Amino acid sequence: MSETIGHPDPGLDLSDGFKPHTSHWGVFSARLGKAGLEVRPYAADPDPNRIINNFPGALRHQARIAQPAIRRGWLERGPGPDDRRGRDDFVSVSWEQALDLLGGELTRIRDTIGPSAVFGGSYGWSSAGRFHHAQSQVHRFLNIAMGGYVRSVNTYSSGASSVLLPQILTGYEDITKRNVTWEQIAAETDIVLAFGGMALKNSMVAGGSISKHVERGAMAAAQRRGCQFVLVSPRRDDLPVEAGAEWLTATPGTDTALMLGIVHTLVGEGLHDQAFLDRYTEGWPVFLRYLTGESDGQPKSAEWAAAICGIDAGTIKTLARRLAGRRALITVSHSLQRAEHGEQPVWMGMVLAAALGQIGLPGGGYAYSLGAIGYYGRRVNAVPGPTLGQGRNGVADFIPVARIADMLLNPGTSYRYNGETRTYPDIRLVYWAGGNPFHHHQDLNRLRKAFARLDTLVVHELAWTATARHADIVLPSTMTLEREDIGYSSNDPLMVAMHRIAEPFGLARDDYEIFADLAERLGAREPFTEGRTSREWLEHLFEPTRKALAARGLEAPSFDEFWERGSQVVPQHLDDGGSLRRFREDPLARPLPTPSGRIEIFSQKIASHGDADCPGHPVWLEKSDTPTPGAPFFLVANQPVTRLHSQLDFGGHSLDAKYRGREVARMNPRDAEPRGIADGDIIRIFNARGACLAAVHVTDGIAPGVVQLPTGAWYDPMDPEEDAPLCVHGNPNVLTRDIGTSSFAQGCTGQLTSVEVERFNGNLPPIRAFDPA
Ligand SMILES: Nc1nc2c(c(=O)[nH]1)N[C@H]1C(S)=C(S)[C@@H](COP(=O)(O)OP(=O)(O)OC[C@H]3O[C@@H](n4cnc5c(=O)[nH]c(N)nc54)[C@H](O)[C@@H]3O)O[C@H]1N2
Ligand SMILES: Nc1nc2c(c(=O)[nH]1)N[C@H]1C(S)=C(S)[C@@H](COP(=O)(O)OP(=O)(O)OC[C@H]3O[C@@H](n4cnc5c(=O)[nH]c(N)nc54)[C@H](O)[C@@H]3O)O[C@H]1N2
Ligand SMILES: [Mo]
Repeated sequence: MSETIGHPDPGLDLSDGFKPHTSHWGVFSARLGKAGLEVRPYAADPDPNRIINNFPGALRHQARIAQPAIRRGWLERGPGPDDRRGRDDFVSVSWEQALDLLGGELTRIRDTIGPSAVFGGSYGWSSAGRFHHAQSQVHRFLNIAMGGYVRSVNTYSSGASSVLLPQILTGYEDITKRNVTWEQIAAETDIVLAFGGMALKNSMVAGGSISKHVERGAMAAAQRRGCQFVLVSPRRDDLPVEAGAEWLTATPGTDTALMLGIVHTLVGEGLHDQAFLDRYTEGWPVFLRYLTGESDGQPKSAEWAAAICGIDAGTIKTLARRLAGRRALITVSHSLQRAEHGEQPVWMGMVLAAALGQIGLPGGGYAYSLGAIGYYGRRVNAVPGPTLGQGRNGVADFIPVARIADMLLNPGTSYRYNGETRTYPDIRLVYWAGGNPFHHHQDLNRLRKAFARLDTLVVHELAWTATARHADIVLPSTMTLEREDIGYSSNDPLMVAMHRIAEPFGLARDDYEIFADLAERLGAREPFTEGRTSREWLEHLFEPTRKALAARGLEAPSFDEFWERGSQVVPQHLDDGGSLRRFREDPLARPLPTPSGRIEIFSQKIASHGDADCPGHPVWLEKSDTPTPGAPFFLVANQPVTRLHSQLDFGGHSLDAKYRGREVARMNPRDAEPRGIADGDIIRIFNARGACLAAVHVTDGIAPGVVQLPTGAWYDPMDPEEDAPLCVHGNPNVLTRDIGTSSFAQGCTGQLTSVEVERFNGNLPPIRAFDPA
């Protein structure tokens, strides 16, 4: 496979004492001086991300945790179930005392119950930097010092698609990272039909690091060349103005019906690519009987789809005709599958692309999740990056990640997952480092009850998140700016020497140092640290990259040279289209890794599971949580613009976008006016599960019938003593439902639920989320 060439990096501006660093939000350099912390985006980035502006205000904010703390009830009464979690106060203790108490509790669990009573999934994005990545550190620690832990599989991002796609198309990484690129779209694509859009706010972020944000430029170039963009989404900004998109507002959660209507039109008018379907796919005839209504009596016509999705039949038919016979790209965002039956739009999007005969062509076919995160649609690095070994997990048990509250509330009961019937383990201790379940999980009032059942909840955090406030033992971690690391992502050519910019806040320590001292108390310091300091680990982790560069005859700096220079550009594979292109070129010699070796429009394997909520081919399934008279709106709880999830919500860039301290929801004037709600009002959003306050922006950029409230405002209960307290800040997860996408994938369904909205006329309660505990 051919490669581009590695070379020194031209873009890092290290004048005036600025030092190199990176984040999930982009490469930057920073300086801490009399003026406080200053950040400069990477000079070679054509479209830098302003989320880095959360750093200056966050670095020394009072929301940071200064000292180890123990919940009073746990300190006085010891481990055990306790509904005071999240209601109790904290006692500040020394590191010695905290680590002795925690070491004793971990020893008790390990030696009297066993590591299968520990849940260490610790889901979360942590921070960039390959060594101090908190989730890697906690997994390594639990494996080495505890003998393992119950882990979680899959993600909140792609819970349904990552289980489904490898069984019907190809490897998940191949679909997302070695498929259609932005360069191909700029050069080749005639029409992009984007379900859920490709919002620039989302591709601004990439796990690990990102040096150049190319999406805006690529869409502008495509549009100038004549490429048409069609957006199907409740939010107009889900494509940038540069795309010049036509905006269709389908009812949320009905994309599968719309796609069926398009394919029905293609087939009815003979516009589908039968030769492609015959040569490359499996099970089209079974699906066709469903499409035409032969198997269930209901043809999935454009008229049928129109009645479900709210887009008129004429528009659906015209869209089908516009797609046929051209270089057409179908994209489906993660958000569509973060909902009940989320498997269906992902599968049906693939079927639509197959019916158009486009899969495997440059700039055409099916690009699931393109634009959702900055590392999709790019080239892949040709040399290995730094990877911290995790050791061996002695516990085989796992849960699908979003089933955590079910697991804690229902030990010993059974559930379905990927064709198996499994049993929830009995968990006594949960260990979290680098994630925020009070950000990411659904139905937070239920999550509080789940956490109340534990013996012990341990949290490492850099700030007093709601998760830290619900813990028994809270250990303050440094934030990325306070330590040295290597920044790297497998789809970005720039490796960054992340210099320390500031000293640790208060008594905060690196997760690595905390785990090393705890490992000592569990008799495992040496196997955990392998005798290395942090700096020695960085040198050790850099070595595979240096060797690979040298083996290619490229300039291969020593670690010290790399550190001094601040960055290194690594070679990348030239675009070869991945397994989908190779399959298209020769389907017999290069089959797909599916059971049939072909694109599975019908999956015998999935059909054999017998789960009615995910049958053997894509189908339209009615959702169980759609608007009712008591909750007449769809709530769309999507990703925020001014931060990554809940991270640094107390930073300036995030705070500036709030109104009267609250998160801002968006509503269409047609919905707001009859309720007496005006732009800038405070509203109460509520349903049977909970309620929150938010400010409201009334705009025609949101579809009627939809209230959109981004995730990430820190959970801020007005009266924590209540079972379902009002969140005064605007965290949508007090409203969302805690159910899986289906018995098949059990993914997160946080994107959509139904709610009622009213103007809030009471006295505005203060925001206390960012006060120290
Ligand atoms: N309703 C709804 N819910 C959703 C979603 C949705 O669309 N709708 N989206 C979901 C998705 S896609 C995701 S990925 C999840 C994200 O959920 P999370 O990944 O859990 O969210 P983050 O806010 O990124 O949490 C990371 C935490 O790590 C902490 N942290 C950062 N650096 C360090 C460090 O060095 N050490 C330690 N110990 N801690 C550190 C941060 O302070 C922060 O609290 O949310 C999901 N939740
Ligand atoms: N700035 C910023 N960027 C991020 C993140 C962040 O927290 N902040 N998080 C990152 C992470 S971890 C992930 S996984 C990705 C998530 O990527 P996504 O899940 O794709 O992102 P969302 O913003 O939740 O959703 C995208 C859009 O889908 C639309 N939508 C919602 N429901 C429906 C529906 O039923 N049908 C249709 N057609 N459209 C719908 C909404 O208008 C929403 O704006 O984003 C990443 N990028
Ligand atoms: Mo995600």
